[in-house]
Amino acid sequence: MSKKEFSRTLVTSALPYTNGPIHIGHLAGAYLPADMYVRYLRLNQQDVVYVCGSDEFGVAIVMQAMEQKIRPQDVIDRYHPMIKQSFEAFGMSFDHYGRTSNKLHTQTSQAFFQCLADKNEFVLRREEQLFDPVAKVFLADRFVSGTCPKCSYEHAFGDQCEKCGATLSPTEIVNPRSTLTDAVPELRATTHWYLPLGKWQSRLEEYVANHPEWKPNVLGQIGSWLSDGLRDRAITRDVQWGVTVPEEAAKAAGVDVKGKVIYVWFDAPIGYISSTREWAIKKGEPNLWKLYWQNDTTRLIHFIGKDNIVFHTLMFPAMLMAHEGYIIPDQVPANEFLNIEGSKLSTSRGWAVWLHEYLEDFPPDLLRYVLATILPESKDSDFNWHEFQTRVNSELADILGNFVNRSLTFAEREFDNTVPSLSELSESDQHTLQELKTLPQKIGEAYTQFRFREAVRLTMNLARLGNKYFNDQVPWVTRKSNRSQCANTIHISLQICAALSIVMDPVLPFSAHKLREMLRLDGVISSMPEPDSSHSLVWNDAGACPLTAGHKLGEKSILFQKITDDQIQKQMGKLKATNSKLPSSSIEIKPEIQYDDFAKMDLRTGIIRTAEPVPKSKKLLKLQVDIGDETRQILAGVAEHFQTEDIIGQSVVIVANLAPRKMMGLESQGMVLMAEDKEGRLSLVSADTAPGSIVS
Ligand code: B3M
Ligand code: ZN
Repeated sequence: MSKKEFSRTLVTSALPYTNGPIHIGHLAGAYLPADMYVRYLRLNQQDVVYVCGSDEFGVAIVMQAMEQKIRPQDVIDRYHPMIKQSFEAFGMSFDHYGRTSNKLHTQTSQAFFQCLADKNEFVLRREEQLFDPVAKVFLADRFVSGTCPKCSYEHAFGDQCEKCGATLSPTEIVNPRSTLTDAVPELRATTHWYLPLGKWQSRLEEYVANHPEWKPNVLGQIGSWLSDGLRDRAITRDVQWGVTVPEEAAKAAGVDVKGKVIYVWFDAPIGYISSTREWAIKKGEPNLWKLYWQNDTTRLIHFIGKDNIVFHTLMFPAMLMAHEGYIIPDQVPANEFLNIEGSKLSTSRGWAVWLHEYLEDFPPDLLRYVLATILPESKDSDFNWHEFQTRVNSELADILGNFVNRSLTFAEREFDNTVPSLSELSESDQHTLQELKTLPQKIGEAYTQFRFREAVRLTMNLARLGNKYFNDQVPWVTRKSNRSQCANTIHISLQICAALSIVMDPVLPFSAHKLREMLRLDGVISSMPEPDSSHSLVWNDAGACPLTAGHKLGEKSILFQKITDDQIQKQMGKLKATNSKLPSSSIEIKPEIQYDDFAKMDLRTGIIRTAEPVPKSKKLLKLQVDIGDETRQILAGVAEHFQTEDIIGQSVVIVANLAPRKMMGLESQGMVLMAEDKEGRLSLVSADTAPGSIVS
């Protein structure tokens, strides 16, 4: 918790790169929790502004354009509307969704940069970099490919070797080529602006020390960056796509501004500011953004995924400190990653659930709910379609939907579709009303503390409470034997429904709205932007029985449809269809196994570092296989197939959790996977990734 009293909150979600559609991993990381939080605040009548937008610069977009042989502008113009539309359909309640290709963003970023330049906050460095003489451009990062200086892999990129995992810079590449034109690059001197982060180290340390309440996963990452010592970071690039370095700064530095852009991680967080400015203009109060960025009674909160932590907790705060006049982030509730069906989400392998595809088959609330129950809040978590089905059917439909349906059906049949009045309360009535009173506050506390899974569990507990109460009261018996008791039961059940229609709103906004219509419960404040302040029912009224006796109810309908096995099969099929690139084989397939059988195997990628014959054995080779964190000695029966020198340096896949066994007096700690063709020839199964990658 923050020690400070704040008057308003500015919430941001990471700006998604506009190089592809949005998938459930994005949603679970930075968007759904932020949206739930913001809706909770709005239901509490708090002053909150929620901004986001498309991140449209950077090498990722340029590479995408190259692959598709179109211009970067075409890439962003294709994906920006698609992403915006998916977010809307899922109810992401942004006050504003901008895009960094907007003019105001260019102006805002350039002004920010210029301010830092004027204050001498940058360091200029002249250095030799690779230049493509054909395309006449400098080659940053992935625009260079060639031989890795560490492992001799021939297709390493300028920023990283994907075979041995080494972090590289373009000038280290042996026999470099331009990925743009295949030309052999030349070395040319160029000048870049650096942000000397080291200068901010102690201020940042103090800042972080003031936030012991940050999540352990966030503090852990920051800790290791800080203990390594912060280094200068280049914040310009010689690329054609980005916010150009402001002329004035370039002139003062004696640098030709042509093709010199601001590094995407410098301009993207400024995108939060420009998005807020656009919002203020939209509202007709162009200066209002300043209240949210330049007044220390505003609380700034960034929702992000774990790969963005360093930028939001160290680099952006340093930029804001250097600029002066801005507030700095007070909370950065970063989430870990979401896996799918036990495997790492991978867009290139098609192992993802895309939001626009999901929406073809199901309503948004179901996924919002299920994801909220499994958010990767403190560690990576797993989404699987069977659990999706179970949670929808046995929680949303059987608990929440069923409770609402029974209560409304009873009111309709027995009490003329009105809220019956209360008379003498039984102990059980009193106890239930007491529970009803306390739950909204407990749920609220969980939201306040960014514990979204818990908030959703407690929300469902309210429906559980209702169901249990309804069952225990047996209104189907008391309707004849004790009318006033039956009336009490239905009255209180309907009040629980009313409470649910408020407290479920952050996670299930569409269904909450529908439920309020069924109850004809007007006057609840909206959780969408610009809520109408004349609506007087707010979060804290949820437990205070907002329905009056005699109130006429609306028309009931089914809140949640159950999901059939066929529907789930179809989703599994979609996942597999995009994931299977396996050729068909004429050799008979072994008997079917269950996923669990397969999941027991731990397969890892590795690199064979040494290979030597095993004395007295014709078949065995003794291999030392580097699997990232350790090196395994593996005995492989391949001596008749390979020369030792042919396989040293090769990448392989190994079974890493095979029980060790002894052969020829030597221990073998795993097994190397091989493919055998019909002629009995063996080849190594390999994957061009860093050693230690998980194969699944
Ligand atoms: N676009 C990275 C990402 O989408 C980056 C976030 C920017 S937040 C200022 O993961
Ligand atoms: Zn390498």
